[in-house]
Amino acid sequence: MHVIDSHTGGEPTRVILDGAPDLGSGPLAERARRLATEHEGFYRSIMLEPRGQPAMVGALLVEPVDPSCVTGVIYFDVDAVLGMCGHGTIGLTVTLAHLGRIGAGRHRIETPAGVVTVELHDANTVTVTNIESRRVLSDVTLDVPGYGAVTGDVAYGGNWFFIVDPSPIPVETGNIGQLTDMTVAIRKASIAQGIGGEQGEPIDHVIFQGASPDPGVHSRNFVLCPDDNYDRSPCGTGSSARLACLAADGALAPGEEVIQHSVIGSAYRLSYQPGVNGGVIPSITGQAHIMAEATLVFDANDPFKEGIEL
Ligand code: PYC
Repeated sequence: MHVIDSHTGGEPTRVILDGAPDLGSGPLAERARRLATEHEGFYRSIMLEPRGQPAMVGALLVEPVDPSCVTGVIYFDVDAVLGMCGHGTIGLTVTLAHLGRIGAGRHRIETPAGVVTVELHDANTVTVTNIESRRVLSDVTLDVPGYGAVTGDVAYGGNWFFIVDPSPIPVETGNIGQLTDMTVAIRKASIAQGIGGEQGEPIDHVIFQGASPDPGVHSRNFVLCPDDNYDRSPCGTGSSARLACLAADGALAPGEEVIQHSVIGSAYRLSYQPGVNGGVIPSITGQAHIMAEATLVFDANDPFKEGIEL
């Protein structure tokens, strides 16, 4: 299996070029469902240690339904198949350019959440124009065991987010353990208390939105992903959900640009335009770097060929 690894603001993406199971040719959301339900062992073996690493997202290239797209892609982490992934799309675009499959300029990419547009500015810098993102609930209070009442918004940016602003814990690298514990508890509470998307979709990510000490930076976030790791990047789908909340609150005008930092200080430039369904069309600009081109070997005699399952 040939893979190319990149990172976007420190968050790894592994593009899988071959060796995947046949997922058929229907809509990408249907193929993603098939990957999640019938081939869990496949994607877990690529994401789990020793071949994978914590926080890694896989990007499986598939034939798009829409022929105007340069590729289709299905994203996953070790614990979930994702609707969309912003940092992964920046990493995928830089990887496609590295492979000579695309040049500078605008391209379309099909994901299970819909078609997104990418603009490759140089070898590393990409703007993603995401699917329409929206806030579905504001000021929802959860009763979080061990923490008490926590109030936040539910918003969609290609994945489902519970967003708490301001963060109850300072968003600093020294607090990553505490931030992780509390956001895991919030996600569990949201599921137990039936708080999620309009069709009952479960919350898969939790964001704490904190102040940034850096001049000119709008805020700094901590984003919990489905695999209980934090996003090293500012999270593209999470930033999209956050933009939908800022727009709904009248706190950011269309076209106005802000800089969003992740907990480790990596940066996205964010803005939005109004969407046709009352949400926002987010623009996310970030940088990715290629780290490795590799052939993964799954030796039949390797006791950990399926990954280390704890
Ligand atoms: O950038 O959208 C994102 C993302 C989702 C999970 C990890 N990164």
